[in-house]
Amino acid sequence: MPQHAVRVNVALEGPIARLRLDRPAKRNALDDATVAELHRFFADPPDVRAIVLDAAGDHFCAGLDLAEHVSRTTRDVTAHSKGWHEAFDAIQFGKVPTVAVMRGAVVGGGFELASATHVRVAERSAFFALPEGQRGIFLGGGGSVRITRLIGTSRVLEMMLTGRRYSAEEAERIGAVHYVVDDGAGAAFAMELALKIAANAAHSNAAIVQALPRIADMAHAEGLYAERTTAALMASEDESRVRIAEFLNRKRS
Ligand code: 1HE
Repeated sequence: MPQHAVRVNVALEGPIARLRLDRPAKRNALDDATVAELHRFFADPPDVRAIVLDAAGDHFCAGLDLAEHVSRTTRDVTAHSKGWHEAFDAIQFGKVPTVAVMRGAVVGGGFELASATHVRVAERSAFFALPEGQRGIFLGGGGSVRITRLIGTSRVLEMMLTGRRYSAEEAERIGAVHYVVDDGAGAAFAMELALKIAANAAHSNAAIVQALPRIADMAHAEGLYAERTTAALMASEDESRVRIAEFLNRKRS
């Protein structure tokens, strides 16, 4: 196993874990070591209620590490892509909601990584692109599945064919991000959101991130069945009754 500097820094702040991609000299390009660190963290996160993911430097992520990729064989690429799929599934379907803060380049695999998070905050400098066609490769980090669901297959196709870049404001308009904030304001804003998320019942948050996207992929009847089953499971938690009683009694004390 080659030795390498830590690629992802972790800091715990109360109920929030702050993760930072920390390879700014390479614009936080995703090499195997970075993806492995992300996978390890999200597969077994610390006992926190929300995660904020940002990146050091002026760019969120320049996507796949092309220097590492250039020598991969066809067989290596299948295994490599599967590794990304597993790592990013661990983010999307993990127990803990994740808020991404983006600035500068959010391109290729960087956009795929962002699309696996649950709430996306873009600073005004952020731009979004899928230059795979220009590099002679294809999406490999789940973008065909996740980014198409976010902004539509037609837009992804057009971005990939023409090399189009979407600005932060445009990305909000098409549904790729939830918020646009001023440059430098992303981390504080994401912490505010993370604290709101952390104040929810953890069992509801887990269902929101794990059940909702799966139900949305189901056919009508199966989706409604899964929804009422999930609703019943949530209601069976004692904490639900406590939280509802707190609301109903809020004016009495
Ligand atoms: C990299 C990478 C990278 C930068 N892999 N090393 N992604 C791309 O096609 C995007 C390629 N990167 C860029 O377009 C630009 O670097 C940026 C717009 C992100 C930033 O530009 P800039 O002028 O600030 O930086 P730079 O001078 O281009 O790069 C700084 C260093 O980072 C330089 O290394 P140095 O040793 O010469 O200093 C670059 O080589 C290095 N660098 N990006 C490796 N991506 C699972 S499938 C996913 C498919 C994809 O993600 S395709 C998209 C790949």
